[in-house]
Amino acid sequence: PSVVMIGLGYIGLPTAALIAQNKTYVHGVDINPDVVETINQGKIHIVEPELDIAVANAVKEGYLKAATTPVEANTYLIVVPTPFKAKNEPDISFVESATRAILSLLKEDDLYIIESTSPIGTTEKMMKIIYTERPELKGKLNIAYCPERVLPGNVMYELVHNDRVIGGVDEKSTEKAIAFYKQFIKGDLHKTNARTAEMCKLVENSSRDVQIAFANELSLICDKADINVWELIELANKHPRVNILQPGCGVGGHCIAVDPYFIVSDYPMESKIIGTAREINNYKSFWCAEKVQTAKLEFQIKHGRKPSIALMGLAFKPNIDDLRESPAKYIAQKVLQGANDEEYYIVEPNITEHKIFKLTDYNEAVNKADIIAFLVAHDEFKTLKISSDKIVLDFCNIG
Ligand code: SAJ
Repeated sequence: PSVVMIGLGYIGLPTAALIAQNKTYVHGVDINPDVVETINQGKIHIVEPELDIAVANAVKEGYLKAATTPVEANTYLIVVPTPFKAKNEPDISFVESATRAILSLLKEDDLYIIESTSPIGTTEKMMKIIYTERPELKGKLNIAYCPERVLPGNVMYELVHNDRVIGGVDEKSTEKAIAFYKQFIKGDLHKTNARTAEMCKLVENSSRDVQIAFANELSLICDKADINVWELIELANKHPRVNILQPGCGVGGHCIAVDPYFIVSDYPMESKIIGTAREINNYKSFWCAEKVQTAKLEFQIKHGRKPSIALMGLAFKPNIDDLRESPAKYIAQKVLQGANDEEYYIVEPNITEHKIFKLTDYNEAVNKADIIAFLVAHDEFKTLKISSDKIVLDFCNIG
């Protein structure tokens, strides 16, 4: 094969399929044998529009094959997770073990690219490991960092059309990496060095996190000041140079709620706004849970009985089935702690069942509940007719 792709998850598999579509042989590697088997059957283990067809075709035509171990190739792509250790410190051990797994296969002029979101300096660290173990190759490999920036749900389109930032450890590496991506990417390819490319990925998501934190802070102020925050933001955004994002019940997902910590943990003294934004966005979820509890107590005092409560939405953002790092799920877990199950109707129209929560149909939930808390702005919720005697907690501008 020409390409070895290590990590066949949310980014690795779509990227492998895309490269294979261009009639380049890809050997995909994943530590999970079930994932490997699924892919070799031409099937997929994740939910992403159009990915199923791309993988099925690539496997059928023989351009994509999966295994649990790598083989020799010309290009090696590292697309493994970079999770968290305690104290919000990034864990690059998967990147390191993926690198060690291909060490003995590397030869002169090969291209080694990290795509995993990584702390600044990771590419240089991996280069040191490679050249310490394979000193005869020193300076003869092409080593680069190239982050992905696709939006889950639109991956197959964005993979091809988004611009990419490509940073090599030297000029030659950058050029080689650009030539590689040019084969299958239509977006512009921007040259830089590895450290800037690493930082760029972290900054993109931190920037969005900071902007959402500003909107969430406004929502806290407006709640006290008795001002409708959504109307306020809409009006402020009429200014030609103001563009405030939307407040919600917190920030979730695998990237925006995580990547800013990669900067904060390495540069704690300098990253004040980035760190505070994380705190505000986390606090917003806690605040929403407290609002539900307060509404419950007030109802109980007024009516002399416990209310039933509908929690509308569990996903980390509207119209998806992804519950990873979801603030809505956190809120549901928090308010359900110690509560009687019958008091709550949990609603998530994008999934059919959940191992912790008993799910209820959204129409039934809004008809039966005394208090309705909107946690995620799913399209289904926007047209619901809600009788005026219900108490509505609208955390996401359902209207
Ligand atoms: N959110 C708000 N208010 C807003 C916008 C979003 O509260 O105005 C919340 C969402 O509800 C969600 C969270 O933010 O909980 C994140 O959602 P998102 O749609 O902003 O982003 P993700 O996590 O789906 O994807 C992001 C994208 N990054 C940017 O837009 C800068 C995507 O391009 C990246 O590739 C992806 O992270 C990633 O993998 O890093």
